[in-house]
Amino acid sequence: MTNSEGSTQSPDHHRPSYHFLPAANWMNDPNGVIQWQGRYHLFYQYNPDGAWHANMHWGHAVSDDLAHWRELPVAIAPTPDSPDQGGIFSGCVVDKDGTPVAVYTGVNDDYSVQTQCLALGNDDLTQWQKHPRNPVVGDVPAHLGQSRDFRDPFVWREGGSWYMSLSSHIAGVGGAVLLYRSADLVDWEYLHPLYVGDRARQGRNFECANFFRLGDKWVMIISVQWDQVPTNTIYLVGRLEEGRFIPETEGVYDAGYSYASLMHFDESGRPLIYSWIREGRGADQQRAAGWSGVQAIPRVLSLDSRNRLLSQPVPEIEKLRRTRHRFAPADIVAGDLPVRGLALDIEAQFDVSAAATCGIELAVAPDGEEKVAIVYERETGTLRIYRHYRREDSDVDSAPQGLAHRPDAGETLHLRILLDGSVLEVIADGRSRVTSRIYPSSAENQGIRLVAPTALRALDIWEMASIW
Ligand code: DQQ
Repeated sequence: MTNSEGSTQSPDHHRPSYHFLPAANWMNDPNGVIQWQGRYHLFYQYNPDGAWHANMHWGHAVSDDLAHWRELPVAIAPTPDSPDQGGIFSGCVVDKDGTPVAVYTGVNDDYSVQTQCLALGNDDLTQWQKHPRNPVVGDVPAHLGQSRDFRDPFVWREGGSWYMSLSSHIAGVGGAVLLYRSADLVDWEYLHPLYVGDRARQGRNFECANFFRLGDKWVMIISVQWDQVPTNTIYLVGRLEEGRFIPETEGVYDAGYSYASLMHFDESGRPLIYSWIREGRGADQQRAAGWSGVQAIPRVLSLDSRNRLLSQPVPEIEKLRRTRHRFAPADIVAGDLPVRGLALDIEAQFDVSAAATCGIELAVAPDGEEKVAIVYERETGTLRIYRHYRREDSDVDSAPQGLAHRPDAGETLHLRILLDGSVLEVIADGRSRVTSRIYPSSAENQGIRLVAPTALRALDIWEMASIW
């Protein structure tokens, strides 16, 4: 099994088989997602030296169907003695009159200087020329009171101008998304903050902000750094008045390991979002595995009638579904199901009025001692994930995860669950998302059990094909 020329995947049951990750080494944020001449391109933060965060390059993968990906050689590398000599941090790719232009953050060796740079791509987006005017944005606005966090350009076109948001913070105040304008992507004028967060409620610093229209609303998705570390992803829905974003509703995009999301509109106009799924185990274990970081399955975004942000895995991944196991409530007499697997796509519906706690357990060990439970707790209105390991390992995160959620009146709880080795993506009713990581101690942990089978209304489980 190869996913790039000559590289072989290890028989490692934690390694996903239908999510994209490079053959080896470290990967984090998705960058520059674009559909170009019909083909989907995914760039991503990549360290060619190993499974730790350093020496950032833009890795590159392509897909014709959003289900199968092919890893290509590194697309953009740091240039010595230039503004990006310490790394090519996150950014986007836009189509400027037929030329692909990457807009990214270049950093110095200790990341204390962050500037915005351009690279121009060739026809198949494999060769990139740095712009001679780099950096195109070098000065950090003085009113921020800090200059270390100033990155992650997100660029869009509106009314004949290019606009760019940068993610940052105002010292002592909170995260900030800064708005810039340009006629040509080279000369940029700083306008003002597009949005300023509240430090107590929304964290110290913003990263990887996305800003886009969905119907008659504007949506902002922000990755939040509470302290110095990635925390979670939030979204805001609202309106734009005189170049300032006025949020009307706010929610959590993902309460788990999903981070640094990046959206684009594909050639059919679908708003698609990609996310980095972080690891939940320590740095030594990541190095030993030889890989770190996974891309979430791309999702289609929409808003519901209450302006809550919905996201569903792209329908294209349904082509990876193989054997289907369908259970009607009458079929289920006990919790244990006659299906096993660590690469599954699950759709389940529950009547939450029928039990105080309902849900499903996956990756159950033959003796039941290890498992992950995805449950809905009615009393508190919480979607929870509990990870049970035979032995506590302080280097493997096993803290309970959770997110407030209530089915709307008359709605059964619909869970969409993507399990793939150590990756677990959970979406409740399209609008509440918790991504998890699990590291079963044995490849034999493949059992599936229902929690409160009487609450089950419908269940489909598909075994998923590998994409490699
Ligand atoms: N990762 C990048 C930054 C970004 C952060 C560096 C978010 O550009 O702010 O790898 O994970």
